[in-house]
Amino acid sequence: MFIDIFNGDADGICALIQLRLEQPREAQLVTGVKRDINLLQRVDAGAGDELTVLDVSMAKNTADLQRLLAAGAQVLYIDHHLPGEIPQSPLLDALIDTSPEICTSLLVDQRLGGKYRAWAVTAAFGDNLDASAEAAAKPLSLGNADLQSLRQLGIAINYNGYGSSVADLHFAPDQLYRELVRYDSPLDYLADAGSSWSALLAGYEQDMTHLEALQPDYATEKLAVFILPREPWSKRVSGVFGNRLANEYPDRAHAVLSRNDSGAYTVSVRAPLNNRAGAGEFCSSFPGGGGRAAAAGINDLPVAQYGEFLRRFETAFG
Ligand SMILES: [Mn+2]
Repeated sequence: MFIDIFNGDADGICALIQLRLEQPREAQLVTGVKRDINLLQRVDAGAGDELTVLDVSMAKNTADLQRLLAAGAQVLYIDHHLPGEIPQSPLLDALIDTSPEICTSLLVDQRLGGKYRAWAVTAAFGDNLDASAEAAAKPLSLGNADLQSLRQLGIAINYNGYGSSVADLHFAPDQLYRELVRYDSPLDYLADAGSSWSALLAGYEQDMTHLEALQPDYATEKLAVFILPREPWSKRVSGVFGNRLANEYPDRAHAVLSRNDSGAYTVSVRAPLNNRAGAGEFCSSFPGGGGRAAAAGINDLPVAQYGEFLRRFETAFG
């Protein structure tokens, strides 16, 4: 049995698209909302099974990875989050690179020699790695309009991954993947009037209109904290809003808080774009927190701890 396990954001989806365009196969899909990263716990497999794991931290899946390797499953693991200790096993093929300018789709692109480069470019834009995306796009000689379209698509797919549950999303990530993988290039998807693109873009743009009037709860020259109102759209925009703020104020660190289903805050943290460091470390100091140097999050911050959060955010980035 083949099982494809991937993060439900642009990077995870575009990584798998590239691999399956290269090597088509009917596989069971395991994915979820962007923050649903303990994906291997949902997998049961053994000898003869081939697993592909993309864009979810190995550190958060270690126990289950070891369980599956011990059961005899073969695993290809490609990712750019902190891996923790990588298990030594002849059954594990791991390509892990945590450099801040790299994403999983760019790692897959390296493996495939740039064959489906436009999908990797889309993903890099989705992960807010604009410079990496533009560098990777160079050999494609795209016009500026096409490049901006890929950026828009990457942002929209990334945006679609945010929510407390798949029900919050416009498109379930596995459903979106199944549609997108039919196109050799994302530009073909964008040009197809029968595709889901217009609906995805409309959902994104409508959610973004809510942000225009939003003021920070706390702001200095070095950092800003936004608390989103308790509305369904808030769960979807938190990550994309963080990226947008980072691009607009590159010297500032940002935190975007939204209420989740358990009543606590879900927190997205972005390090200053001009100094992509410290976000993962900061978030890891809270229970249920983690991520990368540039972009990280806390899944459940009790509302009563907001003052403490603010104090520590100021210490870390002020
Ligand atoms: Mn990623």
